[in-house]
Amino acid sequence: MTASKLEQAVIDGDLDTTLVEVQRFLDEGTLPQAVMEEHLIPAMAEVGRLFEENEYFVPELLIAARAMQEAMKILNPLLTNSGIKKAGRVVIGTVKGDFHDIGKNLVASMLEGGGFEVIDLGVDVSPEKFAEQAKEKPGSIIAMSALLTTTMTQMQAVIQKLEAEGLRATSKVIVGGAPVTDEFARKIGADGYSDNASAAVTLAKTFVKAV
Ligand code: B1M
Repeated sequence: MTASKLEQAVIDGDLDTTLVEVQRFLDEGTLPQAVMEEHLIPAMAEVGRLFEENEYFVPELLIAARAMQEAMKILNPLLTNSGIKKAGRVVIGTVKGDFHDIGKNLVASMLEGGGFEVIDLGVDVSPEKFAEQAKEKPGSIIAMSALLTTTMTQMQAVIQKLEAEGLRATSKVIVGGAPVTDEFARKIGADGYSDNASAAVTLAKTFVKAV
């Protein structure tokens, strides 16, 4: 299937066209979630493929990522459901040593859109930092993202830290990110895994507690 103009603009890192196209879709009445799922996410998947095939290198990844992130700045407020009683609280972050945040940001936006209060700890988040938040905000869902096979092991370190601090019983843990699988999630003792942002919201809702 040929890429849409928006998809191609993100692949090319063409920021101006990306923003014009996002706005055009919205003006035409396309839902923000559809703009994200049908154009932006497939564009980043294609960027990943080009990188894997040595057609793209880190600079191309960065300019495509910038286009994606600027597009999300337009979509985020529209995905967020403000003024509604919060469904629950999620503490989210990309694990220690890992600086990928596009997927994590999408999950955070979708959770906010799904009515959750989201505390975003950013990238390169240590087990100590996750545990600190779990202690300060008991009952929160701890949501971790990892994009590298070398950093996904940090997810287990976070779970071990929660256990060591006596916080595991009050914190549900969900994980995701390209290299993470359901099997891995079970192995490290997470409570749930999802492979995309929408499914992460459905999953989080199964653990909802009043906050
Ligand atoms: Co990086 N990178 N990168 N990179 N990068 C990957 C991940 C890689 C697979 C590319 C490749 O070689 N094919 C590879 C990892 C290989 C591996 O570990 N097996 C890789 C590498 C090697 C690296 C560097 C080491 C490169 C280098 O410097 N030589 C370096 C590491 C830096 C570090 O973190 N320490 C690096 C750097 C970068 C950039 C900074 C240039 C940039 C990131 C910019 C940013 O995030 N701000 C970048 C990018 C853009 C990518 C690819 C191309 C795209 C990632 C992305 O944003 N995807 C990626 C290739 C790929 O994934 N195919 C790659 C789009 C995003 C929407 O998808 O994040 O998977 P994703 O999120 C999805 C789901 O996974 C899920 O929902 C999201 C939406 O549906 N999800 C969750 C994510 N988190 C979730 C949490 C949940 C639930 C679902 O619950 C809590």
